[in-house]
Amino acid sequence: MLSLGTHYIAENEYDDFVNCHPDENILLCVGFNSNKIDNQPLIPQGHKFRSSRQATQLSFNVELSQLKKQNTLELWTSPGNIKYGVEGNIRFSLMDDLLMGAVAVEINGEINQFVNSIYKEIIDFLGNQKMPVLVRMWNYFPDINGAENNVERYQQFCSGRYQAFEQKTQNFQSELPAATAIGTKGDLLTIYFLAVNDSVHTIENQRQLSAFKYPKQYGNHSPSFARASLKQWNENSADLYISGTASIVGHESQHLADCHLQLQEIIRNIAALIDQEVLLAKGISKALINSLQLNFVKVYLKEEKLLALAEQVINEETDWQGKVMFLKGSICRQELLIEVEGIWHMDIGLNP
Ligand code: 3EB
Repeated sequence: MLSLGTHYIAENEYDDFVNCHPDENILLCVGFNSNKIDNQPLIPQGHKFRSSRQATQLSFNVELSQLKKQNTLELWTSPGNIKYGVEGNIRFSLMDDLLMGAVAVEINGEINQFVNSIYKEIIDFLGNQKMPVLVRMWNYFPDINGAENNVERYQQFCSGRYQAFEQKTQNFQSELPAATAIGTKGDLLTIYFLAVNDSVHTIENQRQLSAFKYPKQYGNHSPSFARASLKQWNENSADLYISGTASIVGHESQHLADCHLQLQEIIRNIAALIDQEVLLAKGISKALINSLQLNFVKVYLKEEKLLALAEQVINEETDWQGKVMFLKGSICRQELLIEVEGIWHMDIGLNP
């Protein structure tokens, strides 16, 4: 299986990137409130496939601002041939062994029902495309902590998602994707995802109760995600996708109102996922594990004023420097101020 690359580049380096990587095709380009990207499909509706080396066949904006104004774009690339398409609400790029898709739509009607119908559409679509295994999903929508019919919108989102998985897939809780769910100040439900045609490992966190086992106090239907997913592409490469990780131990939020302590708890939670023993237990070779390195992390902050503190803690207590994007977004539990997700890469290719 061909490997998948994730690259974080400045907007104005886009042309250079494309020129310098003649063997890489771009599956997906994600902007964060970038004015270089519009959300219109570049492929006319109804026009099924177009094969192309062109770079921006599938691009969209997440409705979150970058706090450091670095104008970073997220590019997903692979050396294989890519077909681009649109089906219903889903825009996608397809290769032999994997698919990336994106939905960016206005929320219509009750959020619970709406999320449910979009998730069912995604699951059916992936089945039809023979790419039924979800590896990683990102979910963004407005007013995540607001209430609708006296129930928090995040909890309604969780119900819609849960019931879609429950209706469409067997034993769904044992094969959930890694995920992120963050509140925006935008208008859209934006979901993007990576899916494959064969297996993926899911990883839970020893320090945390699995989200799909959260007690009912957090909502009628538990959040449907794994703490991380691990995709081994071939003998020489693998990626570890860490879900949005918050200051939660067991199932309880820790260090209310203290961003510094929350971030330190998050760093411990992430350390428990990128642990060598955890990866060995999933059958990853020692050689591959030894090559583990951070690709990039995204830090979601509830308030802009937390940026300086978050940056300082990261500089002093992690080796993430230079590989971080700071975004302003709401965490799905109101009391939490910060959440971190990331991608760690393993590669023992012959051309280091
Ligand atoms: C948590 O651990 C924090 O609902 O998809 C993190 C990542 C969180 C993903 C989701 C929620 C989700 O419960 C919140």
